[in-house]
Amino acid sequence: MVLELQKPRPIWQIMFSTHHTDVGLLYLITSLGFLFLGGSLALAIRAELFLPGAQIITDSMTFNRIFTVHGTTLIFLFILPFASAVGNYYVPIMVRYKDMAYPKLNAIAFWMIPPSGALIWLGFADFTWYATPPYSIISAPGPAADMWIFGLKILGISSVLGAINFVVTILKCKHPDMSIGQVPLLAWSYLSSSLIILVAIPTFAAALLMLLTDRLGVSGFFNPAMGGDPIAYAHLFWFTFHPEVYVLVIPAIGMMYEIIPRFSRKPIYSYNSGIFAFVLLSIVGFSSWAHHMFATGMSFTEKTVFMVGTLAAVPASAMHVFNFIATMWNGRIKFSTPMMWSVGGIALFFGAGAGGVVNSAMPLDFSTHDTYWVVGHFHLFVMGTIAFGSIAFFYYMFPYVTGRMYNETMGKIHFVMSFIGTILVFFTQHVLGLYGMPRRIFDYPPIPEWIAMNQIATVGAMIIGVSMAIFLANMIYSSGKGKLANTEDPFGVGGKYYYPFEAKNPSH
Ligand code: HEM
Ligand SMILES: [Cu+2]
Repeated sequence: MVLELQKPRPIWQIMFSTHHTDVGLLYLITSLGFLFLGGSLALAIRAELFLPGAQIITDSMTFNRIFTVHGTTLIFLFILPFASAVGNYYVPIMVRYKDMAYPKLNAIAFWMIPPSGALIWLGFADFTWYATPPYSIISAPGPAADMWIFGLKILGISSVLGAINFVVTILKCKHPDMSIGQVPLLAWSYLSSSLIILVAIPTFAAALLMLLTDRLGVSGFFNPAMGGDPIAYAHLFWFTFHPEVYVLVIPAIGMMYEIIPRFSRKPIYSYNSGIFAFVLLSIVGFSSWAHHMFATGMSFTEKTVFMVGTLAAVPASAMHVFNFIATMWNGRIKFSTPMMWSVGGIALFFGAGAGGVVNSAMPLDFSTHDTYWVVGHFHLFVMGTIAFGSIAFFYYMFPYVTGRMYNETMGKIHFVMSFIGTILVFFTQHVLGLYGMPRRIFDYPPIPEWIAMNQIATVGAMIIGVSMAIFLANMIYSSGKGKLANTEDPFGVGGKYYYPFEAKNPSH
């Protein structure tokens, strides 16, 4: 691993570099910046919902803007760029190549992110991250909505460029001594998620373009007043964004495949089933998009097909979880901070998965659709699994990237507080949904159960907020003044770094 922060370098040398670790560093810093920005908006939302009535955010439009930008930021400007950061650092190393296949393209893909982030934040659009028509055509005020659309278009192009780069790097640039069946699972996770991107994103790119021309009044694809069909947008949207959740989660699972064997001091239980499950997930990810649309009046047969298609993802996800548990079984586990975050993420993956099975059972979905149940479910997944896996990996990378060690106690406090907070916020939101509280509301009637549960959720969010402040302090302090890390074995787990291909190819 290259230690680019070991000796101080002027900032522009990193900014104008196309080396994969420098681009990785840029991705890393940008994504963490957006984590804190998007997270602050979450705290604002939760603070407002602490009590019925309007306290902090005084009008509903501002509230809509805040949660639209919150969701857009955390998904597109935190999770995705974070995955690219890790991929940039590790994929070339894992396939034993000197850089990404197209280093300049790689830097260009990164540099599309700051301007899109600026468009999204300066616009502060209000039409939720779904940008659902007809509202997004008829009433979403411009230029905010148009800025959001442009921002997302650029991000889409950036993702596609990044995905092409990963696919070519892995398939074409890997060391000839290594077969594709020996490439570490983290690199496999980038191969599968990049292939999903290449299939899924063009659909949404088309939908956005249609939305834009509809907004300009020159077409009426989704505008009922012009004979268009808003449901068609929902299909195009979910055809991209259901698979996209796998784009978000697959790299996080890949990161856990690095951490769990390392800290269990055992090789991965089943390397091949990991590959198989990645490939399976990427395929079945496309068989389930309409589970977001059970309430839009599909026929019973269509609903059944999508219910079964959704349930097909369960065995694939379960294979990963089984693999993790089997790897830890009888291992000499060392619970350093990265391992705690990974294990916590797996535990919450269980919770999110169980809720997902309920969502996919279409009769049940009719009572939970568009309630806080859904908010609780997807957050358990994005926060509990994906963000936990990402943060785990961040701690894991820290000594390699900075040459210094983070403060272990602060890392553990960060984990424990975030874990408790996540459970308080998102399990409670499931219950709130069962009590019938609709999502995306800025005010609610003073029903005692709703108030109590909203207060628990808000307290949980504040606990996460404080833990993130501890995280920030730890990062800033330790990257400058932390004790020097032993980069051979920073976590003291001993042994050699385990790459699957090495087992069969000991001379390399
Ligand atoms: C402490 C952590 C978080 C809290 C307290 C939080 C809170 C919220 C709240 C209250 C909403 C509005 C829900 C509604 O009324 O429909 C929301 C929406 C959303 N959040 Fe979070 N969130 C957190 C973390 C995350 C993370 C890590 C992600 C993604 C990686 C994320 C993605 C989203 C998305 C996509 C939406 C939907 C926005 C929309 O409908 O336009 N959140 N969040
Ligand atoms: Cu879905």
